[in-house]
Amino acid sequence: MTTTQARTGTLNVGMIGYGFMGAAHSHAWRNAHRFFDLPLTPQLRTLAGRTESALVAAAERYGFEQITTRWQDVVEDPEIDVIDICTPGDTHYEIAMAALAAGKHVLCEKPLANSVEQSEEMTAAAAAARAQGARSICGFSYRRTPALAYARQLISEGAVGEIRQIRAQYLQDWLSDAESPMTWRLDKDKAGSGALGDIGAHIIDLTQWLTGQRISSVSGTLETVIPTRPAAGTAQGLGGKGDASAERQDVTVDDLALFTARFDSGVLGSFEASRMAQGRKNAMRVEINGADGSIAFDFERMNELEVYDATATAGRQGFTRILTTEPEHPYAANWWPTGHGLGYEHTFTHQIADLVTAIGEGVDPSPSFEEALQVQHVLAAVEASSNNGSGWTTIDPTTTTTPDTNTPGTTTEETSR
Ligand code: SOE
Repeated sequence: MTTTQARTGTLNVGMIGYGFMGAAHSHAWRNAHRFFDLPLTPQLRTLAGRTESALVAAAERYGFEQITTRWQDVVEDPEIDVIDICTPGDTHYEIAMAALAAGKHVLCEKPLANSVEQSEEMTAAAAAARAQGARSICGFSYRRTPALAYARQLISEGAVGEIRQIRAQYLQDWLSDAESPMTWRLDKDKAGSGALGDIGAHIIDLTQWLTGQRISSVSGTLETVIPTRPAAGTAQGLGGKGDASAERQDVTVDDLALFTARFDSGVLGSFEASRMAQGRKNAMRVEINGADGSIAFDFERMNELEVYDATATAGRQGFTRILTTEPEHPYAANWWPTGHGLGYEHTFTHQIADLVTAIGEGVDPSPSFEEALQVQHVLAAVEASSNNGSGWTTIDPTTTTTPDTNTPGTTTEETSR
C-alpha cells in the first residue's frame, strides 16, 4: 500500500458510520481545507453503513461519492487513504485493526474501544503501522476548542502556578426522561459503558492534556438511575417520548459516573459525568486551581475562558472573561473577525485540519492511540472501583440527630416576637 504522500494532493476518505459523529466528521472533512492551508485536499469517497436506504440519503447529504454496506470494502479499497471510524464502540477494534493492517491512516472516535485489552491491541497495531507511515488519531475533539487550547498554553506558561486541584464535569440531560427509548449508548455490549465512557472519557482526556499530568488512581461510583427504557423504535426519534405501554428493556450502563482521581503529581481531581443533569445540555466544564490563580471553562460558553490571577493587587482580583476569538487564540485566525464566535462543529474541523497536516508532513497527530489507551485504563479503573464498593463508609443513623424539619423563620421563639 503506498502512503498518501505518493498521491499528488488528495486524501481519499472512507467513513464508516453516519450518525451524529458521521455528520460532524463529514462537515469537517468538507470544510477543513477551505479554511486552513492543508498539504492535501480531502475527498469524501466512500460511506459505509448497514442500512442501504439510510446510507444513500446520508451519502447524498454529506457529499460522499459512493456507498457500501460492507465496511470491509472501504478498508480493502486501494484508492482509500484514511478510514474514519464513526461507529459505536463495539466495532472500533475490528475496523481499526483491519484498517491499520491495510496500511490506512485511521481516525477512531472516542473512546478507543470497549475494553483495555482491545485498546492495547489497537495501540500496538497503530505503532506497527506508524513504521510504514500510517498515522492514527483518537477523536477527543474538545482539545481543539480554541479556549481549551489557549487554556493549555496559559497553564504551560505558569498562569496558575503550581496546580493544587482539578475539577471537571460533563453534564447532559438528553436521557433524563425515563420514557426516552433505548439507544445503543444505553447498551453495555454496544457502548462499553454509559456516561463514564461516552462523556467522562472527554474530561479524563482533557484534564490530562491541559495539565500534562496523568491520573494514577481513582475511587468512583457508577449509577444507573433509570434501570429500564421503552424498547427502541417506540419513540418519535432520538429523545422523543416512547410509548409508555411498550415493552421495556434493561439499561446495562451507568447514567452517572462520579469519581475522585489522584494525578501522578499527587494533585486530587473530582470528576462528574452525568446524563441526569436536567437543564444542562452539553455543559462540559473544567476548572484548574493553582497557587497563583485559576482557569475555568464551560463548553456551553465555548468561546469564553475565565482566568483568575491571584497575584494581581487585591482590589483588581476577579475572574477575567476572555473571548477567545482573537487572532492570537489557537485556530481563531482562520475563521471570522474577533467576537463572531465558533461552534461545536469547528472542533471537528480543527481536528481534521491537524490530522491532514500531520499526514501530509509525515508526523504523528495527537491524541495518539497510546494517549487514548491511557484514558481506557482510567475508565476501567473507575468501573473496577465502583464494582468493588467504592470504599463507602456507612454512617450509623442512631449516632446522628434528626434533621430540623421546621420551615426557616417559624420556630416558636421567632414567632413569639
Ligand atoms: C454524547 O451525547 C455525545 O454525543 C458524545 O458521544 C460526544 O463525544 C460529545 O462530543 C457530545 O455528546
